Amino acid sequence: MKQISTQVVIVGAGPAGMILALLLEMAGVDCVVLERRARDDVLARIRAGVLEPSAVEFLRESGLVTRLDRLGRPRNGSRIAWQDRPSMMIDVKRWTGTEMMAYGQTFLTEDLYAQSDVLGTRLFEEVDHLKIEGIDSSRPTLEFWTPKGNLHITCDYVIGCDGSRGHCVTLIPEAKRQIFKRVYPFGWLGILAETPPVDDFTYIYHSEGFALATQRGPNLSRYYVQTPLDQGIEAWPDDRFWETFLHRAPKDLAEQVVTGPSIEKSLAPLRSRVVEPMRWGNLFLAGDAAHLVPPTGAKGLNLAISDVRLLSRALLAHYQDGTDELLDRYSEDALRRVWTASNLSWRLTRLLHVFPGEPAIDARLRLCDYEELLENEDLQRVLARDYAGVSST
Ligand code: RFL
Ligand code: PHB
Repeated sequence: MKQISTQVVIVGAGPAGMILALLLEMAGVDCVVLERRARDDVLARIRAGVLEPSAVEFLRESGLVTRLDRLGRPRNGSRIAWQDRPSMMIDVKRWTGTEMMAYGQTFLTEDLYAQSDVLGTRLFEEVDHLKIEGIDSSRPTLEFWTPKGNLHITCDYVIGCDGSRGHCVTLIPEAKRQIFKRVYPFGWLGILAETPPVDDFTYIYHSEGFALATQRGPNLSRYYVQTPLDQGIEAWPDDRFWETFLHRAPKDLAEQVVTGPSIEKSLAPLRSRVVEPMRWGNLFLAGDAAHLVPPTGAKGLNLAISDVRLLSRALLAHYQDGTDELLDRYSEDALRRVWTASNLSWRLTRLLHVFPGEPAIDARLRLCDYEELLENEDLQRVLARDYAGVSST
């Protein structure tokens, strides 16, 4: 079995793992990345679409994402449309002076893989039978299988960026970790279509369920509808999808929508999850491996980016300055943002979705919340600030 020694091993080559690996490598920290899937599978995932101002600034400064300003489209905010009521803007520009950016996660991942090819990142793909030991010792070890042979690695730190179904979280002893969870009784069915998108990102509330119109490019639209969990993708041929979306959309939006055959379709159940702590011994968790939020607030990718931003600074302080203060504070610092974002995602999910079997009073209470939001500029400011991930301090 081949033996390798390195400083940092990153498990998972999604956005969290790849951004961290590139930042460390550019600063001269030696690292190895392990990914369970083949590159084409990782690059084919259609997921997030919106970046917060701080994520945009960080990615721009890092120089990792070469096409951000060419392919990304700045956005002042997003619209909420409500059945039989006026719409409102979550006006990020007005209330925070900053802008969001529409930039598909697929573009971001492509940029990161291209950059890793340039830097010659040691990325092992299609790894399997991963065994991690000694996480509470000073030299953890990893053993795994790859199509090119088995490997044994010794390192200083293991970073779990292995997503919501990852293995790394299980290395924290059960008695030492707490997992906070909520499973929502519905999912989002998303489609991608090669049609011109509508002008505004629009979150739609309708008595038959939520819907969302977003975009990926000048001729690439992304739409979602809230769906019951007992129906798979096969229950949603394109005709049914469009009929459902157009029925939920307000008239002015429905008139703008250009329908067309889907080129991708996926179903995502909605869940919230936070793991505490995000560090155990020499293991650090980042991104979906440590927390999941329902996509309503567009926070998942943004949280993954803010985790690795903190973690890269902390690891560089360790390797370059010999100080561990930031590593010791990582879990606490990251969790502060995670809980704020989880709260926003929960508030928006509760406001905009119909919960199956809910008592009639719930729809009235939701409407009450929406009408208050329409009338109260203080509430609009708070929502815009939380949606943009801009802290009040
Ligand atoms: P990822 O992207 O899941 O990557 C984890 C990687 O780890 C690999 N892996 C392993 N590798 C080696 N060994 C193992 N044992 C492994 N186990 C797993 C996996 O193959 C994978 O490649 O997690 P990461 O990097 O933390 O990134 C998180 C984001 O992908 C996620 O939070 C966002 O996509 C969430 N999200 C959104 N976030 C936003 O900020 N803005 C949005 O607009 C937004 N929209 C969305 C979303 C997520 C959605 N779904 C699918 C729930 C819209 C949707 C519909
Ligand atoms: C997306 O573009 O896929 C998207 C945008 C906003 C969300 C969720 C998903 O809240």
